[in-house]
Amino acid sequence: MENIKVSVVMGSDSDLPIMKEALATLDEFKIPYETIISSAHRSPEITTDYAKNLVKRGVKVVIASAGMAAHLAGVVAAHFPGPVIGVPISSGALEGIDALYSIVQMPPGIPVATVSINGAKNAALLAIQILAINDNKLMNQMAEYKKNLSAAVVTKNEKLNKIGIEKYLETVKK
Ligand code: RP5
Repeated sequence: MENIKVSVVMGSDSDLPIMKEALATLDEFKIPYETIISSAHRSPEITTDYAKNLVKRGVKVVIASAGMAAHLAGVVAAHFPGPVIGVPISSGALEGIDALYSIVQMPPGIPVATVSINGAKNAALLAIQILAINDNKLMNQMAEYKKNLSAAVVTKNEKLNKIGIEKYLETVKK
């Protein structure tokens, strides 16, 4: 029996270097997911069939990445009644602005929750938050995650105040 909760659909294998951050975040929270490369333009029938079958396979949330004239998230959202999160990928001459505008400007009735250009990590976190609505354990994990973010800021602030700006910058130099 399949237990896939999140589907990560990528318009091209060239999205992978960005989208691997989403996969790492889903792994961190131990979310069962699957990945598929399928394009709204180059393989429209495969994309449509895949999106139409998601509900009966138990998938709850879709993350869809695409660059340039990015219609993938919208096409998936047209066929899948659950939440779709779009990740605009920076590629081509317009470096993601085109994809951002394409994904964010959905017509009324077919929303796509759009994250920032290359915002793969936030897309995964948003998917996890959606799943957490019906999963207290996951909600607690998310609360812990945010607590750790906060603790990291406090630690950085303490360090900055202790060693001063010049030395601090040396410790963060790449
Ligand atoms: C989109 O076109 C893909 O999501 C990708 O970001 C972009 C370019 O695709 P490739 O030409 O690199 O395959 O469909």
